[in-house]
Amino acid sequence: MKIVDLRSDTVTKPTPAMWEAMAHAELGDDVYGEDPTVNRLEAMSAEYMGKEAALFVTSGTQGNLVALLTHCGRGDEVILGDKSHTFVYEQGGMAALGGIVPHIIPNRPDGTLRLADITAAIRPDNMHFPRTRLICLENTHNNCNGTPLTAGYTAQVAELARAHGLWFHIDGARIFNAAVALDVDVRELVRHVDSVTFCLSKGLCAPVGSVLCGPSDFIAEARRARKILGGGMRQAGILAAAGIVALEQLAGRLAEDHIRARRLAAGLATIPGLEIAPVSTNILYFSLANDVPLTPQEFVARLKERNVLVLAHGGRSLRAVTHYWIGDEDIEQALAAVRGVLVRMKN
Ligand code: TLP
Repeated sequence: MKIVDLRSDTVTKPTPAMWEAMAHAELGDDVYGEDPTVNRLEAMSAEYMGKEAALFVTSGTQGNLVALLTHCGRGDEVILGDKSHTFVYEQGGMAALGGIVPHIIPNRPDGTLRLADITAAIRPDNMHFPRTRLICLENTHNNCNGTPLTAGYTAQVAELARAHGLWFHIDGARIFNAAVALDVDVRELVRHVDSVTFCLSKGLCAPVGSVLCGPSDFIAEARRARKILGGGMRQAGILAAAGIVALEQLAGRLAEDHIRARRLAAGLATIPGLEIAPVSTNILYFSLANDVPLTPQEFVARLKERNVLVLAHGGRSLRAVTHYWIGDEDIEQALAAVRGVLVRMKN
């Protein structure tokens, strides 16, 4: 029986077209700027995002850190959400490696930050305070049910940033999922931001890599920041080749993953003992009702015995993420497994 891996869209292995492209990629030393495949991926990425330039980085974490190190100096402050990936899951890299201070404000359930909260968090010019330099948003918002942030909301935050002379970065690890869910060109979602990181290695199936996009002078500085972090990758075209296929062939199919996530949610909603969060992209959170006599870890272990993998997410919450390698029959297998575990509990 196939293992249905719903832990994350990061588990996606390359498509056959990616293997083919990697096998035949034209290569050079990217630290010298001589890898034609990396150069092509960067040019394409900048074009997709409507930005001047782009930088291929090893991961979403590195892309966000490079962006923060480039926008901010030591002692500068960044305003970001308390549930953001950058704050919660990136080891505080901005502080650990950059001396940058995170100023967190609450994410609302839809992943947005209240404009009034952002405004209140901006420091006045006073030598007692750090200097506010940057606002960060995340789109889609992983911890907030994978919700997409609209172009209209993003434009409002951009206006606020501009009015206060701040930079504006988006962690767009899943920005293509947002574009598909909102039915807009991805450029609309980042039109007014200074920089955006998006990931090739999640729903887009590439084995490794993310891309940071922004103005040419910013990307030139970001290239230095990537190097000091050990991210100068030499013949990285072998990875960029898969990234090019990701953009050309995978970005347009994400709606399928969203449909399957909704199908999974609808199926889970019929099973007693589960509470299902709203789903708008490929990320689905659900939790075990209090009367289910299992911890989430035990539930995960029992599902694993049935060849279905999901992630325990803290509290009684669990996460399932759909992606390229999850088909309709896998959704059925997952539902049957969950039913099997929970119905057995009742008897
Ligand atoms: N997210 C991973 C885990 O780290 C939680 C996942 O399985 O969802 N921004 C966002 C919004 C992300 O969801 C992630 C990865 C990253 C950045 C970091 O990307 P990588 O893993 O490439 O460093």
